[in-house]
Parts: sequence; structure tokens; C-alpha cells
Amino acid sequence: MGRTLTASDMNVPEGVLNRIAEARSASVLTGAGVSAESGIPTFRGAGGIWEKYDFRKLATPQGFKEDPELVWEWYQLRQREMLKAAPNPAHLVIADMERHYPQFSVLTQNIDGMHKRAGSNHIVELHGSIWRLRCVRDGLVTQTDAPVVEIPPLCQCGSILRPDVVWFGEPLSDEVLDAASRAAASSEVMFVIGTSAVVYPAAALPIITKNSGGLVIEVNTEPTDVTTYADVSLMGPAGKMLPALWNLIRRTESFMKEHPFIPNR
Ligand code: BV8
Repeated sequence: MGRTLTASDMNVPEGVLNRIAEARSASVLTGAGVSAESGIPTFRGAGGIWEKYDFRKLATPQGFKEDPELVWEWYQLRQREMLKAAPNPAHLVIADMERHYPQFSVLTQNIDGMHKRAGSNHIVELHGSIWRLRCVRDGLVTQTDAPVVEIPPLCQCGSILRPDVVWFGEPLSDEVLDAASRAAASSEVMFVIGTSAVVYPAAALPIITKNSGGLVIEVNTEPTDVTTYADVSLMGPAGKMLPALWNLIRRTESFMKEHPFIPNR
């Protein structure tokens, strides 16, 4: 994508660009697609994880009860992949957005920790993190920054540890759900990036923003359920489309007025 994309190339009405730039509160909802260009596989679609693996065996409490070794082999493999990967330009733009909006939240379904590595601070991990382990007996949570060695890893109390992630059929914590719903309801704009929007309750968050009068801006390589109600849907890889969109926003009068000292690249 050589030349700089213009608002008309990206089909973003000037009025929408200005509303995005003038907003005081914003959020992004991200899914596996935002990390695809970092080399981390997505779940659905061609070459998706669920094409190769059975989510019932690997991402449910029943599957873990039946075969914790199998589940941990899979999470160890993903830890190794995620450690090798690096944040891509989409993650970096999201971290930059946090410096512009007085109220900003990253609502992510990803457990890869990429947003934090890219410099985002206000992150709500809807489905937990692959870099936290939880004791199945006393719920003690420990942080780690390296793939597990022992399979299955054991807690100091001798009980087995599980990844501190939310599996299918398990509720999100009230604290996380409250924070995410409040951020969605108070967002004047929500960017929905790289999610198929089929997993609930995460997929309900953009609907909360829309029903609260906020703008919904989608970035995806293909149409999703969000496309039906988004104000703008940019079809293309997030690592390309989001920097181009953010550049357009930074060139608006209202953005430059807001940030007179930020060089207009
Ligand atoms: C619960 C953690 C209740 C583990 C995950 C309502 C209707 C229907 C079903 C339900 C419902 N409510 C609840 C359910 C059941 C279920 C659910 O939603 N099922 C779906 C499948 C129908 N939900 C649950 O079970 C939730 N819990 O409801 O509990 C409850 C209440 C009380 C008491 C008991 C229970 C828990 C769901 C969380 C499951 N855990 N992950 C792990 O990751 O190992 S979900 C996991 O899959 C991810 O976290 C993510 O959420 C989801 C994958 O979705 P995406 O991230 O969007 O990825 P996907 O591959 O699908 O799409 C990628 C997209 O990116 C595509 O659109 C593609 O086009 C695009 N893309 C690709 N490349 C790029 C790109 N876009 C831009 N740039 C690119 N380069």
C-alpha cells in the first residue's frame, strides 16, 4: 500500500473523522485478528486453530478435568509462539490512541499479552491471560513471563495449576464484565478490530456502544456481524488499515488543535 490513503480511499466521511478526533472517551475491542500479523494464528477461518483442534477438549473446564496434560501441552505451545512474536503496527497505534483520548480502554479477547508489550496501560483482559496461572484448589493466581516447564505445573500447595483464562461455559468475572460494559457504554467511539464477534458476552460490547449513541468503527479482513451496524467498516489487515486510519485522524483540524506540539507526520 505505497501512497498514503486518503479519507475517500478509506471511505471515511470527514464528519466521522472529526467526531472520532473530537471524542473524549473511546475504546477498542480486539480479537485474534489484531495479532495475526504478529504470526499468532486466529481461531476461525482458513488455517484457524479450531480447524485443527477440538475446542471442547482444549478450552473447556471439562476438557481440562479429563486431560490436563493435553490442555497444558497446547497452552505451552501457544506460550512459546506468543513469546517469539512481537507487537505489530496495529498494537502500536492502539497504544498511541491511549495518549490522545482522556478516557480510553483496550477491551481484548486475546490472552497473548501483546497490548501490554506494545505500551498500552488501560487493558481489560476479557478472557484472561496465558501469562497467569491459577491454583484449582485455592484460586491463588501467579504471574509468569516464560512458558511452563513442568506439565502439568503444580501450585506450592501441591495442587494442579490451570491457565488463568476463561474457558467456554465459564463466566467472565463480574469485575471484568463491569469494567468492560461501563467502558463500552461511555465510549463516544469504539474501534472493533480483528474479531469475528461470535463469542459472547464480548461480542455484545459494540452493541452497548451503538445503543449508547457511540460510533462503531470496524477493521477486519472480512465482513462480520458487526459490519451490519458499524458506522464505518474498513476491510483490510489491521496492521495496515489502523495506522492509515489513525494518520487520517491525526490530520484533522480538531486533532491538531488538541495536540499542537505533536508533529503532523
Ligand atoms: C459464558 C480464552 C456464561 C481461552 C476464549 C450467547 C449466544 C450464543 C452462545 C453463547 C451466548 N452466551 C454464551 C454463549 C456461549 C459461549 C459462546 O459465545 N459461544 C460461541 C462460540 C457461540 N460463551 C461462553 O462460553 C463465555 N462464557 O457465556 O458463560 C455463564 C454464566 C454463568 C455461569 C456459567 C456460564 C466464555 C467465552 C470465552 C471463551 N474463551 N478464549 C483461550 O483463548 O485459550 S474465546 C476465544 O475465541 C478468544 O478469546 C476469542 O474470544 C474467541 C475467538 O474470537 P476472535 O478473537 O474474534 O477470533 P476469530 O478467529 O474467531 O476471528 C478472527 C477475526 O479476525 C476474523 O473475523 C478474521 O476475519 C479477522 N482477521 C484475521 N486476520 C486479520 C483480521 N482482521 C484484521 N487484520 C488481520 N490481519
